[in-house]
Amino acid sequence: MIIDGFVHQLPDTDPSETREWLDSLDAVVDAHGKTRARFLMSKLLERARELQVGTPATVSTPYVNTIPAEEEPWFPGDEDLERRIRAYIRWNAAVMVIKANKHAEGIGGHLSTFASSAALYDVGFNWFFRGKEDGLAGDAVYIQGHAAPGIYARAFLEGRITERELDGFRQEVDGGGLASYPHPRLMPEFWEYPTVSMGLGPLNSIYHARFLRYLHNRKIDDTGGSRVWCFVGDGEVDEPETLGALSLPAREQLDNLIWVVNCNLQRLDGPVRGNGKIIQELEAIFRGAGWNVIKVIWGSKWDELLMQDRDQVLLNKMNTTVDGEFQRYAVESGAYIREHFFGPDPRLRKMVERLSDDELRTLPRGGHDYRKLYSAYKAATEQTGAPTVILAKTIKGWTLGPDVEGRNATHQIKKMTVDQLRVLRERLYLQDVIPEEALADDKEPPYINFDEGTIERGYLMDRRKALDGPLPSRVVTTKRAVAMPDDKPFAEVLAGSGKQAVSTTMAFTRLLRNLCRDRKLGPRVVPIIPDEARTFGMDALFKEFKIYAAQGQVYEPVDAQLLLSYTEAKDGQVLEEGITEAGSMSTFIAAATSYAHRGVPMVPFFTFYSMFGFQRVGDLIWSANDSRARGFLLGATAGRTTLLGEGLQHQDGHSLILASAHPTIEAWDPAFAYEMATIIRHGIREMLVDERDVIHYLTLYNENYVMPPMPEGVEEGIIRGLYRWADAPDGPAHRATILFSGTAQGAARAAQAELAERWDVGADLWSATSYKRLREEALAAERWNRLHPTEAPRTPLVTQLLGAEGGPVVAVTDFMKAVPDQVSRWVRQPFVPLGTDGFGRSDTREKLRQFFETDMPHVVVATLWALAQHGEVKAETVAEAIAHYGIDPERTDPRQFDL
Ligand SMILES: Cc1ncc(C[n+]2csc(CCOP(=O)(O)OP(=O)(O)O)c2C)c(N)n1
Ligand SMILES: [Mg+2]
Repeated sequence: MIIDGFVHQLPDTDPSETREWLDSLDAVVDAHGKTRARFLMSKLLERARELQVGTPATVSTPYVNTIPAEEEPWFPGDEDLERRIRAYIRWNAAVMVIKANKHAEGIGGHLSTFASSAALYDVGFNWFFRGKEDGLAGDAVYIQGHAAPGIYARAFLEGRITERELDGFRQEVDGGGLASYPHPRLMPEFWEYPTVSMGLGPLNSIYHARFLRYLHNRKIDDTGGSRVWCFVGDGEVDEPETLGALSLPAREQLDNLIWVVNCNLQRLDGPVRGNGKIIQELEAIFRGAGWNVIKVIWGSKWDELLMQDRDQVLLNKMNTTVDGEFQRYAVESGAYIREHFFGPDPRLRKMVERLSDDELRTLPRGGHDYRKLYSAYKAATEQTGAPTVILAKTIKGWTLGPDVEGRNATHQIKKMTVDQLRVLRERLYLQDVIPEEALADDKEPPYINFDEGTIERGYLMDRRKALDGPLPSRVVTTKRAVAMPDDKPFAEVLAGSGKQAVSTTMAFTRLLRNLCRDRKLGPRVVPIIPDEARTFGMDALFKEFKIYAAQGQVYEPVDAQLLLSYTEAKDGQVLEEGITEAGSMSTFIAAATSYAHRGVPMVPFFTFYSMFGFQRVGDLIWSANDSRARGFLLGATAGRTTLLGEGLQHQDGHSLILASAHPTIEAWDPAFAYEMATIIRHGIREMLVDERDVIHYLTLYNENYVMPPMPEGVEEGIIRGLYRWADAPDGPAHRATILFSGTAQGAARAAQAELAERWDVGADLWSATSYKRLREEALAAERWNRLHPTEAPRTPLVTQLLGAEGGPVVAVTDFMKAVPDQVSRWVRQPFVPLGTDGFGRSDTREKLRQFFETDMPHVVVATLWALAQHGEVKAETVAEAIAHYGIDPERTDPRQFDL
C-alpha cells in the first residue's frame, strides 16, 4: 500500500476538528457503505480543486467519460448530414483498399484502423483543424499511418484526388498512384508528417508544438493560432518513443498540443491490454505527467443507464471489466452481453430489461459518438496551461460488419466479399446510392461521390472553407525568406588556426557562433545539443545566445559570476535538450521543416555524440529524410581512435556506413577546418538558395592540430568529395597515392614524409571529404553506361581524378574500411583501405591507431605492399619495413573475438 506519510510529519493544529472529520467518514462507511463514502470523497476533492486548495492530483478516475452529459456544449452542425458524408468516406476508404488488392494481389492496405477512427478524424476536419489559406500556417495534424485510406477518401470527396489516383493506391512506381502511408518525400504536396514508423509521430508532435512556442517566443513567427494534433494508436503507446517525452509539454505548458489516442483496444496481433485497461493505464500516465486528460468511453445511451446507477453497480462493472472482455462484447450478440455484462447482478439486469438485444449490442462506445467527441475536442481547444490527451474508446473495424469488427485478425483484413460489402452498405445506409447490381462478383465495387450542388457537397466544402482550406496539404510558400550569410563568419575558419592546434569541433563551434552573430542568418540558426555542450566546447554559446527556457530563468545560476554562465531565457536561441537524442532529433525535424510548415526557413545544427547519432536515432533520421528536412547533423567525437579512452560504446567508426544508407543525406568527413566551413557554406546555399530538401551530416573530431589555411582553388574539390591535397615530392623512384579523411590526415602526412625519406616512394596526398558522394556519382555513371551500351562510356569522377599514373592507392580513415571501399571498384590501381573495423578499446590515440593498424607505420607498410603487388618493390622490402616498425605479423586481427 502507498502511504501518504507526509501527513504524519506535519503538526495537527486542531486535533479535535480532525477527529470530527474522521468520525464523519467512519459513520458514512458504517451507515451507507464504502461506495457512498467514495462518492463523498470524490465530491470533496472536486470542491477542493474548485477552491484551489491544492490537493495532490489523483492519477485515475472511474471508467466513465470525463465530461458529464450535462456539460456537453451545444453542437453547431448537422449531425445527420455529417454522418452521411462520413458514410461516403468510409465506403470509399474500404473500396480503394479492396480494389487495390484485386488489381495487385498482395499489395496490402488497411481497412480497420480508419474504420475505428473515422469519427475521430471527421470531427476534427469538420470543426477544428485549421488549414493554411489564411496565410497563418494553420494546424499541424499528425495522422495515424494506417488510417491513410480514409484521408485519401475525404480528399477524393473534396475533389483533391481523382478516381484514377484512388485506383493507384499503393502502386506508385508508374506515377499517379498514392503512397501507402503519409510520406512527404513521395507526395510532397499532400502529406506533411510521416508517422508510420510507430512512436515517431507522437514524439515529433511534442517537439513540433514546443518549436512553435520557440518561434513565437523568439519573435520569429506568430504561431499563436496554430495547434498540433496527433493521432496515436493505443498499441502504439508501447513504443518507448510515444510516451518517452510526455513530461516536456506539461512542463512547458504546451496547450497548443492535443493528442487523440484511438483506444480500439487492439493492435496488430490481438488485444493491447487483454488483462487490463489501456484507457485507465494511460490516464494515470498522462495525469501523472501533468496532462489534461479527457476520457471518451461511452456513447450517449449509456448516460441514461449511469443516471439510474444509484448503487454504483454499473460503475463497478465498468471499472472491473478488462479490455479482453470488452473486445469480446464487441463481437458478441445482445443476449450474450445481457447475460455476461449485465446478467450476474440482478440490479444491472433490471437496468436494461427494457432494452432489446439489438439495442444492447449497439450501445455505442464514446469514440463513435459524434457529440461526445465534439465536446471533448472543444474542451481540449479551450484548455489553457497544459497539453490535452483525448482517450477515445472505439471498436477496431467499426461498421465493417461482424467478420471484421473486433476480430483479432482485423488489422490484416484487406479483402471483402460481395456479401460483406452488402452488409457494409446497409450499415452505412447507402442502399440508395449503391444499387444491388453494382455489387457482384464480376464487378468492381464503385466509388461514390456527391454531385455538384448537393447539400452534402456544399456542407463538406463549406466546413473546410470556414476552417481555411483542406488538410493535409503541404504547400511551401516562403513567408519570410532569409538570405545567405556574409563571408565574414566563414573567413576566420577558412584562414586556418595559425600556430594554434585546434580540432574541427572547436573550429565548428567558432563557425556556429559566427553564424549566430550574422546579421541576416543569425536569428534563424538553431543550435541543438543533447547535454553535451561542454564536451564539444559549446558552452561558450550559453551566455551569448542563451538557452531557450519557456519560463525564462527563475533562479540565479551557480556560475552567475563566470563569463560563460549557464544562462536561460524565454527568447534563448540554444536548444539544450537534455539527455535525449530522440528528442533533439525531433526538434531538429521541427526546425528543419519549418520552411514548409511555417514558410519560415530555419537552419538547425544538431550536434550529437557521434556514437549516439545514426545508431541511436537512425529511424528518426530516416523519417527526417521523409519529412524533407533541411539542416545539419554534426557527429562530434567522431572516429574509433580519435576519441581516446572512452572504449567500446563510445568510439564510433561506423556512422559513415550507416549514413551511406540514407538516400538524401550528404555525408562528409572533413580533415581540416576550412573543409568543414566550405561544406557548411555549400549546405546553407543548397538549403536557402537552391531549396534542396537535403540533410548534411559532418563528422567532427576532437584531436587538436594546426589547421592550415584553405589553399587556392580547392573549393570545388572539397564539394565533389575528393581533391589533391599535396603533390608527391620530387626525387623518389616509386609513386603511390594516399587518400585520407578526417583525423587520418595525421598518419597520411607522416607516411608521405617517411616514404620519401626512407623507402624511395613519392606519394600524392588526397583528401577524401565524401566517399558517399563519390560513390553515388560513380554509380550514376555506371548506370548510364549500362543503359547506353552503344555510346561512348562515361568515366566516373573518382576514376578520372585518380587516373592511372599515381601508383597504387592506400586509403586511410578513422572509420571502417568499408567507407573508402565504397569507391574501390572505380579505382584503376590496386586499392588498399586501412580503417578501424571492430569494437573500440579504451586507450591512447597512439595505442589505438597501432591496434587498428591505421598509424604511420601501417600506412607505409600498406603502400610498400601495394607497390610489391606490381613488382615495383620487393616482397623482402615490405618484410623489412614490418620488422623496422616492430609490427608483429602474428598479432591478432582487431576484428577477431573469441565468440
Ligand atoms: C515501429 C513500428 N513497428 C511495427 C509496425 C507495424 N505495425 C503497423 S500497425 C501495427 C499495429 C497498430 O496498432 P495500434 O497502434 O493500436 O493502431 P490501430 O490500427 O489499432 O489504430 C503494427 C505493429 C510499425 N508500423 N512501426
Ligand atoms: Mg489499436
